[in-house]
This record gives sequence, structure tokens and C-alpha cells, in this order.
Amino acid sequence: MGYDLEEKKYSKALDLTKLTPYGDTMNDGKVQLSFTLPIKNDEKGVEAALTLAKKMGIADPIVAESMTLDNNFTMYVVYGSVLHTINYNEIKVEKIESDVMTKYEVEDFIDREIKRNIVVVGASTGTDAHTVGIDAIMNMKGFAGHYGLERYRNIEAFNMGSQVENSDLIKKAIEMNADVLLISQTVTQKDVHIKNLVNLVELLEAEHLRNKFIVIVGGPRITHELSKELGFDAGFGPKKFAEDVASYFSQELLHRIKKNK
Ligand code: B12
Repeated sequence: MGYDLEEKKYSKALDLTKLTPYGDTMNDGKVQLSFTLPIKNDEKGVEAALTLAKKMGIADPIVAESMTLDNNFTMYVVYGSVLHTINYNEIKVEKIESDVMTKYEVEDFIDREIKRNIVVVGASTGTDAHTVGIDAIMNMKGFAGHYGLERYRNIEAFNMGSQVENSDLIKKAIEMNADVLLISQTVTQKDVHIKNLVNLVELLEAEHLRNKFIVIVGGPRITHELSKELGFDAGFGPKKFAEDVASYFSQELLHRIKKNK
């Protein structure tokens, strides 16, 4: 959906059906973007960056910065007005339907409703070597002021680290009689995470174990919607902490216990 820049410049009212970025005036559509071109940092390079920006739908672009990275690589910062709008009212987001509790509320909930410890096995799987995400969720000291699952009184948390094979994760989960599997995926290049996550679900299904565990994935490019598409129970992205996922799996476990009675 596009709009007439001139018309929009004079319309200062917020219209959520035609949402566009805000720079310093409502509806001015101002954005800043950066990219690298494999060319020299000269006048022709600046013109190339402007031409590309116009092709992307940026009106009145200016190159605010051009930085030499190497003889034939230049990074550009371009500023201009987006020519597109979206209808904010039509946006639907698949959200996790559980109440987020504090660490202490989660512990009380587990005592009161589950009446036993919850066993959680987690790992960064496949070829993924990034450990910081899974550590943020699981390690005792936690992340950004949020304690990790190892610190929860009635959660037994086993962090297997990174580059863990799906089959080894499943083996460990059976050995520990886990309730919850936590998978972290950071690298998404060439959809490597999709293949690896699908492989885990397939392995669980082949061994008739899919419904034995609450299976959760997290990472910087993970959304709840994507996780559902891939056959997981829930997905958590950036700015999520141990209490978010612990709130979800403790409520989900109670739901399953009640259902199986
Ligand atoms: C540190 C780092 C590394 C370190 C990792 C060291 C380690 N021990 O972890 C090293 C140097 C090894 C590394 C290697 C690589 N990296 Co790297 N790395 C990073 C970096 C700088 C930080 C990542 C990080 O620690 N974030 C902090 C944590 C806390 O954030 P998080 O993971 O998002 O976790 C939060 C949430 O996502 C969520 N979460 C995460 N997991 C889970 C799991 C569950 C269950 C739940 C509930 C929540 C959850 O909770 C966390 C807290 O809120 C990022 C760039 C960046 N600034 O983000 C690149 C980055 C992730 N790396 C990248 C790449 C490409 C690589 C390499 C492929 C580079 C290469 N060509 O070799 C290799 C891959 C190696 C491999 N086999 O995996 C790319 C990924 C791009 C993509 N879309 O795939 C990034 C984004 C850099 C970039 N801009 O290109 N990397």
C-alpha cells in the first residue's frame, strides 16, 4: 500500500490504518538504513547508494555517512522517507496464552499446583555454538538481573551447552525423566535452524515421545508463531527471561496433568 508523499506531509493526524514511520513530524515516514556496497568510496558510490535507496521506496534520500571499509567496500547510512504505509489494525500476532509470574510466584505455583520438582533439559543444538542465550535462561546467575532456572528452588535444570546433537538431547531427556526440553537456536543462516528444529520434532515423533515433553525453542530470530509452525509448543525471542519461560511451562504442565487425569 503506498501513499502520496505530498498529501501525507500535510496530514498530521495519526491514522493507524495508514501507519508509517515518525521522524520529527507525524506521517513524515522518515527512516535511516545502513548497508554496504562492494564498491569504492567516491561520488559514484554515493550516487549508487541513492539510486538503490530510491528503488527501495525511499523518497528524497540523502547519504548521511559513507565509510570506507576496504579499497572496494563502502558502508552507507541513508536517510529518507518511506513511501509505504501499513494497516496496523489488521495485524494479528500469535501470543503465548499464559500469565507471566515472578520467580517467587513461579516457585509458589509449582509448590501449590504441581507438588513436585519440574525437570528441564536444555541445549543449543545442531551446529550452533552460541551458548549465551541458553545460559541466560538456565544459568544460576541468569541475565540482565533475571535469575536463571538453576536458581529456582523447585526446578531441576540441566544445561547441556552448545553443539548438542538432537539425539543426545533426547537421550538425556529420557534419562532425566524431563518434563521440559529447552532448545536455543541463534544461527539462522541458510535456514539451518529450521532444518535442525524440524529434525528434532521428527526424531521425537518417530520415537513416540513428542507428547511426553513440553518442547520449547528460543533465540534472537524465534517467534511463537514460527515455533508452532515447526511443531513446537512455544517459542521465545529477544527480551525474554527465565521467568517468562518458567511461567509458561509450569502452567502448561498443570494443564496437561489435569487433562490426563
Ligand atoms: C557472541 C557471538 C558469537 C560467539 C559465541 C560464543 C558463545 N559462547 O556463545 C562466537 C564467536 C563463537 C560466534 C560464532 C559465530 N557467529 Co555469532 N554472534 C555472537 C554475538 C556477538 C552475540 C550473541 C549473544 O551472545 N547474544 C546475547 C544473548 C543473551 O542473546 P540471545 O542469544 O538472543 O538470547 C536471548 C533471547 O534470544 C532468548 N533465548 C535465546 N535462546 C533461548 C532459548 C530458550 C529456550 C528461551 C526460552 C529463550 C532463549 O533469551 C535470551 C535472553 O533474553 C551475535 C551478534 C549480536 N550482537 O547479537 C553474533 C551472531 C549471532 N553470530 C552470527 C554468526 C553468523 C556467527 C558465525 C556463523 C560466524 C562465522 N562465519 O563463523 C559463527 C557460528 C558458529 C556456530 N557454529 O554456531 C550472526 C548470526 C546471523 C544469523 N542470522 O544467522 C550474528 C547475529 C552476528 C551477525 N550480525 O552477523 N558468535
